[in-house]
Amino acid sequence: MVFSSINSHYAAQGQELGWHFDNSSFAITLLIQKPEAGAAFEYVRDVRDADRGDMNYEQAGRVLNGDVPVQTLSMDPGTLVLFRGRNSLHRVTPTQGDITRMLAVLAYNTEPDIALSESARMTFYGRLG
Ligand SMILES: O=C(O)CCC(=O)C(=O)O
Ligand SMILES: [Fe+2]
Repeated sequence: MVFSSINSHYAAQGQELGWHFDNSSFAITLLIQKPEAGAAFEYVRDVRDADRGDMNYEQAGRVLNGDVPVQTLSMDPGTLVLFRGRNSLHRVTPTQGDITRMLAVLAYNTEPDIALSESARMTFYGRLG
């Protein structure tokens, strides 16, 4: 079984998704339920070029330290976002209020049979298959 082709995300009050790059080539997200406040999707484009092995840890570190201006995407329920997160750092800030943020994510790869690493599968799903 291949995990992570489709995921649903739930972020209750105080929960967030920290800065990361995606493993996938691109993803489509669909916001299902929008919280009262918080849960801003923030990103910095083209921080690295992973397929060329240019990981640019210096610039990634500056983003994590808050030293780089970020862009924010405003999303309403029903918003479809096509996003190439492989080289663009992104995060979702903590949900505020009692309404849980709910979102579906469809992840795509240009190569067949790509799967998350075992450690990533254990982190996200608690099992390997
Ligand atoms: O929750 C979002 O809007 C983005 C999700 C995301 O970055 C991911 O699933 O890798
Ligand atoms: Fe992501």
